[in-house]
Amino acid sequence: MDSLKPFNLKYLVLSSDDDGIVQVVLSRPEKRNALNAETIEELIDVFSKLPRMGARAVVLRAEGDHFCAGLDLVEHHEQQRRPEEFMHICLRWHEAFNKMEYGGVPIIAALKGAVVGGGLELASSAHIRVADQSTYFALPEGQRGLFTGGGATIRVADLVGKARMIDMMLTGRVYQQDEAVQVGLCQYLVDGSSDDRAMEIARLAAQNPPLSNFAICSAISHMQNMSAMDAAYAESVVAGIVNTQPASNERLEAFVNKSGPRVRPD
Ligand code: 1HE
Repeated sequence: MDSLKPFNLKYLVLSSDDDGIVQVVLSRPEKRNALNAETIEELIDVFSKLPRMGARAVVLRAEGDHFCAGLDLVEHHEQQRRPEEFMHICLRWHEAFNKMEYGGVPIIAALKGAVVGGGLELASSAHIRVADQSTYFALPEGQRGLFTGGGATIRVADLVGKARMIDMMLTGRVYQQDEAVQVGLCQYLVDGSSDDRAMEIARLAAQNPPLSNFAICSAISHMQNMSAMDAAYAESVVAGIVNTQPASNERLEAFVNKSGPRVRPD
């Protein structure tokens, strides 16, 4: 894939390997990776470009003990923003998170510690979430006298359902461990390092043809926004392209001549 050198970043650190797995690391641990306006601009820059640079999968992880403490409350407080100013901030958050969700490259979030407020909005824009034993999820906006502004009303409500999201916001309810998996906040809960498991998942996903992953990591989200009739039509168009690609032909040939893998429960 292309070199990551041209990126000029202060709050994110990037690295890649020969397989095209990119690590995007939130690198402001002294502020618990709180999202200031500049970090959001960096996320937009990174996730606008990575899909066109040959990235095969992304692991989004964090330095320090906490994944992300959400909106930078200090910056927000100091700036005393007007309503329209904060509305524009939210639009930038949406830009960043839409680039992630709809970008066509699998993003695996490696979670730990606090995944709260805007941190949960960031995590919910990834395609797969892996939690470790320290991970906890919350939407403390209600208690702070705030409201979600980075897409939680869409993505967190999608993950956990409207009733649970309202409960989280009204009461500050915290989810963790098995319960977090059960309600859909994360798909994996590991005993060891979520970074390591996220890398394994990224490597697995990166073995799929890029065109298949593009469809999985953009078409499904787009189709959720459509009527059932339109989604079914769009699905047939996407399947028409994906299911006739040379890479699928090769894999099907292997299945037919019995050299391809079988689906087994273990
Ligand atoms: C921060 C932030 C932040 C920490 N903005 N600076 N999010 C929240 O309501 C969560 C706010 N944060 C916390 O509840 C706690 O900081 C944590 C549970 C995440 C971590 O606790 P702890 O004891 O490890 O750290 P700390 O002592 O609270 O904070 C360490 C430093 O990080 C401290 O800075 P310092 O200069 O005094 O050392 C904190 O100020 C700083 N810090 N969290 C700014 N969030 C688009 S709308 C989205 C709306 C929301 O996201 S609302 C939810 C906001």
